Formats: sequence, C-alpha cells, structure tokens
Amino acid sequence: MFKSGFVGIIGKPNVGKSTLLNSIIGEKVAIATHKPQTTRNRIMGIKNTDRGQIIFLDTPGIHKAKTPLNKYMVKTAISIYADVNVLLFIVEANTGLDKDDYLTIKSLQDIKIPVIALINKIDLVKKDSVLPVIDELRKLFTFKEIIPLSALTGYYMDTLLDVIWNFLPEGPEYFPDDMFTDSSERFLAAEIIREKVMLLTHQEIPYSTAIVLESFKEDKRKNLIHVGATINVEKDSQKGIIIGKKGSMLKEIGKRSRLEMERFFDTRIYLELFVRVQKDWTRDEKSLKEFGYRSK
Ligand SMILES: Nc1nc2c(ncn2[C@@H]2O[C@H](COP(=O)(O)OP(=O)(O)O)[C@@H](O)[C@H]2O)c(=O)[nH]1
Ligand SMILES: [Mg+2]
Repeated sequence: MFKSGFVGIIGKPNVGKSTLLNSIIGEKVAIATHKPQTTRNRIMGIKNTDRGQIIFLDTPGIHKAKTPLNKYMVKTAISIYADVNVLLFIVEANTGLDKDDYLTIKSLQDIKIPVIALINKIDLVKKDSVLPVIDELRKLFTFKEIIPLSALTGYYMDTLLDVIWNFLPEGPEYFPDDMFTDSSERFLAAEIIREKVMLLTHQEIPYSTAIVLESFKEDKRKNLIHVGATINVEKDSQKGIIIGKKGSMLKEIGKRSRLEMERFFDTRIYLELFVRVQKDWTRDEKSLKEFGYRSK
C-alpha cells in the first residue's frame, strides 16, 4: 500500500522547525539559524520512500506579531492548517513552555486533524526534565502523541517518521519522486544569501533584510551560474553596516553565499551583490508584496 499526505510543522520561533525539516529530507531546503524568525515563507520538503510520499510544510514561527511583515509570517503559518493531514507542533525541552507556545496551542482549538507534539532539543537537557513538559502539554491539548527528540542529533527521528506514517492515508504520488522541494532555484539562492546576512549581522539588521534575485543565468558550457542579487535594507545606516569597512562585510556575505551555492547547485557560481535602501519596507504593504511576502 502506497501512503501519502501533507504534514505541517508549526511552533513558536526558534524551536527547530526548519532544522527538523532539513533533517527529515536530508537536504537543506530551509535556512535555519540561532536567531528567531529566520523562516518567512511556507517551505515545502518532500520525503520520498518505498512506503510512500510525505510532503512537509515548514512555517514561520507563531508569535505575537506587531509589524506587517511579522503578521504576514504568522498568517502564513496558520493558513497551512487547512491543507495538511497531520500537524507537528514543536516545543523546546530546554526552555519549557511560554506565552508564544500557548498562543500556538490556542490556534489549534478548532481543528479536526491529528496533532503530534514534539519536544525538541533533548540533547540539551537531562532526561528527567522532559517529564514536566510532557505533563504540561497533556493538560493543554489532546495531542495524538508526544515525542521527545532532537532534530539536530537525529535522536528519535525514526520514531517520529514511524508515527507519522500511521496517520497518513493510502494515496497517490503528488510530486515526481526525484523532487524534494517546490522552491525555485532563484528562491533557494536568495534564501542562502539571507541566511548569511542573518548569521553575520546583529540587532535589527537580520530582520530588516530582504533579498531580491535580479538574475540567475546558467551557462552549462562553462559549468557556471551567474547570480545577481540585491540586499534590501530599511535605513541608510543599515546599508553602511551591510557594506562594512571598505566593503569587508559585503565581501564576506558574498563569499559565504557563493561557497554554499556552489555546494548546493554543484556548479561554479559567479555572484554579484548590490545593496539598496527601501525605507521601512517591513511596514509597507507594497514593498512586502514586491519582496514576495504577500498575503494570498
Ligand atoms: N541543541 C539543539 N539545537 C537545535 C535542535 N534543533 C534546532 N536547533 C537549533 O535551534 C536554532 C533554531 O533552529 P531553526 O530550525 O531555525 O528553528 P525554527 O525557527 O523553529 O525554524 C538553530 O540554531 C538550530 O541549530 C536540537 O535538536 N538540538
Ligand atoms: Mg524556521
């Protein structure tokens, strides 16, 4: 029997949703950093096996959003509930539950699909400390299962997949079996650059950056892809920081992005980066649309 279905990954920012997705798929389909709100869009990862096909949807972290960008992100997360067979709700073992976890649980109240709770990052805690988290989760919602695991070390990830199969119906292959994401190469390239900016910059800069891919031209004969991208920031002062002393920051962002793109696309990359100020874009609906953060 061939099984298939859609599985949503939700939870507050930084609990390890994207890390979990990458670990299951075995490819870096979603960027993941130690900073909250790294993921801004719905990201699809497709797991193809002999038993069937599971389509995972990774989402931005659910939190009390204030700016239009953050509101869009939370809306994107909650909008997948209607499209999935199963939801994976992730919390962290190391911090316990907080108000954003409660907010996420509140969003589950009216849904009919099975929800599995995952207590991630158990590599960071002693075994005993997971028990109170399990107790608290039990009191808050009727989860079908509660599984402690570590997306980073892979601990109990096999158990998770076994459990997911139990909740999936017999079904067709929704996507070709050599496909592992629906993201375009252009989107993946832009996300790689955004990840490097998030890792290399501080304070508000990671949250004020949007990448626009200007060009993505493949030269098969030369085994080369020419990538041109603009890093958009919100303020003039941020532009200076992205460029750095004598261009040193931009050079480092470019170097790290190029190296990762070369690994990912398995080809040489010629990367050209530009920096531009789009005043207060995270608060401006038109700019959000322009940068691909549009409400459906
Ligand atoms: N120690 C540990 N760190 C983890 C684990 N899973 C994720 N992380 C880290 O937690 C941070 C946030 O991960 P990310 O996947 O971006 O979280 P998201 O915002 O929920 O998508 C990153 O620094 C990850 O490396 C885990 O199982 N153990
Ligand atoms: Mg994420």
